[in-house]
Amino acid sequence: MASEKQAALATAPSDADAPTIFDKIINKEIPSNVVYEDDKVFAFRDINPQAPTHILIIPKVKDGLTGLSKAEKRHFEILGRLLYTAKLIAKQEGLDDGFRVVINDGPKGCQSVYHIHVHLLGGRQMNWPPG
Ligand code: D5M
Repeated sequence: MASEKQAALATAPSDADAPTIFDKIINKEIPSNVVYEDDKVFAFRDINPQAPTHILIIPKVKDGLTGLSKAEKRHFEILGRLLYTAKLIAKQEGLDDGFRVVINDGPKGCQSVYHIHVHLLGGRQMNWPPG
Protein backbone atom coordinates (compact mmCIF):
# COMPACT_ATOMS: atom_id res chain seq x y z
CA MET A 1 0.00 0.00 0.00
CA ALA A 2 1.55 3.29 -1.13
CA SER A 3 0.16 5.21 1.80
CA GLU A 4 -2.19 4.58 4.67
CA LYS A 5 -3.41 8.14 4.18
CA GLN A 6 -4.37 7.40 0.57
CA ALA A 7 -6.16 4.24 1.70
CA ALA A 8 -8.06 6.19 4.33
CA LEU A 9 -9.10 8.92 1.92
CA ALA A 10 -10.21 6.30 -0.62
CA THR A 11 -12.41 4.49 1.90
CA ALA A 12 -15.88 5.80 2.58
CA PRO A 13 -17.08 5.39 6.15
CA SER A 14 -19.28 2.30 6.05
CA ASP A 15 -22.62 1.42 7.56
CA ALA A 16 -22.70 0.20 11.10
CA ASP A 17 -23.29 -3.41 10.16
CA ALA A 18 -21.39 -3.57 6.89
CA PRO A 19 -18.78 -6.33 7.09
CA THR A 20 -15.12 -5.42 6.75
CA ILE A 21 -11.97 -7.40 6.16
CA PHE A 22 -11.65 -7.71 9.94
CA ASP A 23 -14.73 -9.98 10.05
CA LYS A 24 -12.92 -12.39 7.74
CA ILE A 25 -9.84 -12.19 9.96
CA ILE A 26 -11.86 -12.90 13.12
CA ASN A 27 -13.61 -15.80 11.39
CA LYS A 28 -10.24 -17.04 10.10
CA GLU A 29 -11.47 -16.95 6.52
CA ILE A 30 -8.26 -15.09 5.73
CA PRO A 31 -5.04 -15.67 7.63
CA SER A 32 -3.58 -13.31 10.17
CA ASN A 33 -0.76 -13.40 12.66
CA VAL A 34 -2.79 -13.73 15.86
CA VAL A 35 -1.17 -12.57 19.10
CA TYR A 36 -4.17 -12.67 21.46
CA GLU A 37 -7.73 -13.95 21.52
CA ASP A 38 -10.46 -14.26 24.14
CA ASP A 39 -14.25 -14.40 24.01
CA LYS A 40 -14.61 -10.67 23.24
CA VAL A 41 -11.32 -9.45 21.78
CA PHE A 42 -9.04 -10.45 18.90
CA ALA A 43 -5.55 -9.10 18.21
CA PHE A 44 -3.24 -9.64 15.26
CA ARG A 45 -0.17 -8.09 13.65
CA ASP A 46 -0.77 -5.23 11.22
CA ILE A 47 -0.06 -6.19 7.62
CA ASN A 48 1.68 -2.83 7.05
CA PRO A 49 3.64 -2.27 10.25
CA GLN A 50 4.65 1.25 11.21
CA ALA A 51 6.93 0.07 14.02
CA PRO A 52 8.79 -3.15 14.91
CA THR A 53 5.72 -4.11 16.94
CA HIS A 54 2.40 -3.07 15.38
CA ILE A 55 -0.68 -4.94 16.55
CA LEU A 56 -4.37 -4.30 15.96
CA ILE A 57 -6.79 -5.01 18.82
CA ILE A 58 -10.44 -5.32 17.84
CA PRO A 59 -13.77 -6.40 19.32
CA LYS A 60 -15.03 -9.71 17.92
CA VAL A 61 -18.51 -8.21 17.67
CA LYS A 62 -18.62 -4.76 16.12
CA ASP A 63 -22.09 -3.88 17.46
CA GLY A 64 -22.22 -0.65 15.44
CA LEU A 65 -18.81 0.45 16.66
CA THR A 66 -17.34 1.29 13.27
CA GLY A 67 -15.14 3.88 14.96
CA LEU A 68 -14.71 5.71 18.25
CA SER A 69 -16.98 8.53 17.08
CA LYS A 70 -19.87 6.03 17.03
CA ALA A 71 -19.38 4.95 20.64
CA GLU A 72 -22.49 4.74 22.83
CA LYS A 73 -22.85 4.03 26.54
CA ARG A 74 -23.39 0.33 25.78
CA HIS A 75 -19.80 0.23 24.46
CA PHE A 76 -18.20 1.29 27.78
CA GLU A 77 -17.12 -2.25 28.65
CA ILE A 78 -15.67 -3.22 25.30
CA LEU A 79 -13.79 0.08 25.01
CA GLY A 80 -12.18 -0.57 28.37
CA ARG A 81 -11.37 -4.14 27.39
CA LEU A 82 -9.65 -3.02 24.19
CA LEU A 83 -7.35 -0.68 26.11
CA TYR A 84 -6.71 -3.15 28.90
CA THR A 85 -5.87 -5.80 26.30
CA ALA A 86 -3.42 -3.37 24.69
CA LYS A 87 -1.63 -3.17 28.03
CA LEU A 88 -1.56 -6.96 28.38
CA ILE A 89 -0.17 -7.41 24.89
CA ALA A 90 2.43 -4.67 25.41
CA LYS A 91 3.68 -6.68 28.38
CA GLN A 92 3.54 -9.91 26.39
CA GLU A 93 5.57 -8.25 23.61
CA GLY A 94 8.18 -6.96 26.06
CA LEU A 95 7.45 -3.28 25.42
CA ASP A 96 8.69 -2.41 28.88
CA ASP A 97 10.19 0.97 27.94
CA GLY A 98 6.99 2.35 26.48
CA PHE A 99 4.58 2.04 23.61
CA ARG A 100 1.82 3.95 21.89
CA VAL A 101 -1.87 3.23 21.34
CA VAL A 102 -3.76 4.96 18.54
CA ILE A 103 -7.36 4.95 17.38
CA ASN A 104 -7.81 6.54 13.97
CA ASP A 105 -11.31 7.90 13.36
CA GLY A 106 -12.82 8.91 10.04
CA PRO A 107 -11.12 10.15 6.87
CA LYS A 108 -9.24 12.98 8.58
CA GLY A 109 -8.15 10.61 11.32
CA CYS A 110 -6.72 8.29 8.64
CA GLN A 111 -9.15 5.43 9.30
CA SER A 112 -9.35 2.89 6.49
CA VAL A 113 -11.19 -0.05 8.11
CA TYR A 114 -14.58 0.71 9.67
CA HIS A 115 -14.49 -1.80 12.53
CA ILE A 116 -13.03 -0.06 15.56
CA HIS A 117 -9.43 -1.02 16.27
CA VAL A 118 -6.70 0.04 18.64
CA HIS A 119 -3.22 0.21 17.12
CA LEU A 120 -0.49 -0.87 19.55
CA LEU A 121 2.90 0.38 18.37
CA GLY A 122 6.27 -0.15 19.95
CA GLY A 123 9.85 -1.26 19.60
CA ARG A 124 11.20 2.11 18.49
CA GLN A 125 11.31 5.69 19.77
CA MET A 126 8.04 7.43 18.94
CA ASN A 127 7.83 11.07 17.88
CA TRP A 128 5.49 13.86 18.91
CA PRO A 129 3.43 15.41 17.43
CA PRO A 130 2.20 12.52 15.29
CA GLY A 131 1.78 13.15 11.57
O1 D5M B 1 -5.94 0.95 10.17
C1 D5M B 1 -6.28 -0.18 9.44
C2 D5M B 1 -5.10 -1.08 9.49
O2 D5M B 1 -5.49 -2.37 9.06
C3 D5M B 1 -3.93 -0.67 8.60
O3 D5M B 1 -2.82 -0.32 9.43
C4 D5M B 1 -3.62 -1.91 7.78
C5 D5M B 1 -4.35 -2.99 8.52
N1 D5M B 1 -4.80 -4.12 7.73
C6 D5M B 1 -5.61 -4.08 6.66
N2 D5M B 1 -5.81 -5.33 6.18
C7 D5M B 1 -5.11 -6.16 6.99
C8 D5M B 1 -4.93 -7.56 7.05
N3 D5M B 1 -5.48 -8.40 6.14
N4 D5M B 1 -4.14 -8.07 8.02
C9 D5M B 1 -3.54 -7.26 8.92
N5 D5M B 1 -3.70 -5.92 8.94
C10 D5M B 1 -4.48 -5.38 7.98
P1 D5M B 1 -6.71 2.35 10.07
O4 D5M B 1 -6.56 2.93 11.44
O5 D5M B 1 -8.13 2.06 9.68
O6 D5M B 1 -5.98 3.11 9.02
